[in-house]
Amino acid sequence: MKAIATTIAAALLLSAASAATAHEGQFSAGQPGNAKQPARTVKVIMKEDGKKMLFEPADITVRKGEQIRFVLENDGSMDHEFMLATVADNQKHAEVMRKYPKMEHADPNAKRLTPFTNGELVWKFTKVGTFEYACLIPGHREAGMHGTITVK
Ligand SMILES: [Cu+2]
Repeated sequence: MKAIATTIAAALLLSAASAATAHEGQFSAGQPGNAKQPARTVKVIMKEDGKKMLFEPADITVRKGEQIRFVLENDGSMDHEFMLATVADNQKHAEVMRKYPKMEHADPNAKRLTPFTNGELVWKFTKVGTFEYACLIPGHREAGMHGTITVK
């Protein structure tokens, strides 16, 4: 009986650890920016529209090496978040969030905003490719809350 309890405890620890690693060091879209360095400002609005949820704009193009100051504005009536990664990482991360819906992010590539609040995220795009910003609160990405960043 004690062995079973130990196994369960170990399994719980493991799943907590994998949830934590999903949040660490995975900066697939580049690297955290330096707010003291010049940056181009890009405003992104989060909102709901009927059953849809969206970001405006839904497409952003940046140059490799460019630093962007995302000025985020939640115009919706719910919490929303801006999570910057690859599509694959966001899909994986969304799975984890379905299991742990109360998960909060303190990562430099993410910002969560309560209704009618603003926030900023400075990011340096060091890699050419296609990346995504998405709201990973369960159901939101599926309702349309994702946008594409093309780095050229
Ligand atoms: Cu959302």
